[in-house]
Amino acid sequence: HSAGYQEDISNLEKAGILNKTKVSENGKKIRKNWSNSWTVLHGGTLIFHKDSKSPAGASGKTNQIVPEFTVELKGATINWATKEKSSKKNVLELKSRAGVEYLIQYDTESIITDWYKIIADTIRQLDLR
Ligand code: I3S
Repeated sequence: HSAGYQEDISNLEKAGILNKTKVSENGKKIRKNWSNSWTVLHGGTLIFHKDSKSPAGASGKTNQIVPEFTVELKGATINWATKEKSSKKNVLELKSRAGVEYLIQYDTESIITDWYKIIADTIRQLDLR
């Protein structure tokens, strides 16, 4: 079937607060460091902004606009994480084509499910290009 406007990448946009941590890079496991992020999906790119409480220099709200991790969703995979990956509930596992793995989590199931759907839709849409 033809790709209607609903599948256009420009409609696949979302923003909100999520918990996230990087877990591996270049096949190397990294110690988890869970923190809250203002998270923005735009144009096939997912950006996790720095936690306003992180000791990154900038104070308070200013820090919320500084990107911490930028993930190109082209070629990425998204899945619900297995219980072995985290003791938290509602955890997603995002792997970038560049080989970086993140866990993304939020206690409210409907919120994390919406993120799962839109990230999966975006990856599918980018694969069609
Ligand atoms: O996979 P792990 O090592 O059980 O992850 C936990 C640790 O990162 C822990 O910090 P320490 O490295 O200081 O022990 C975190 O506080 C936990 O949140 C991590 O586990 P969960 O199950 O929450 O992802």
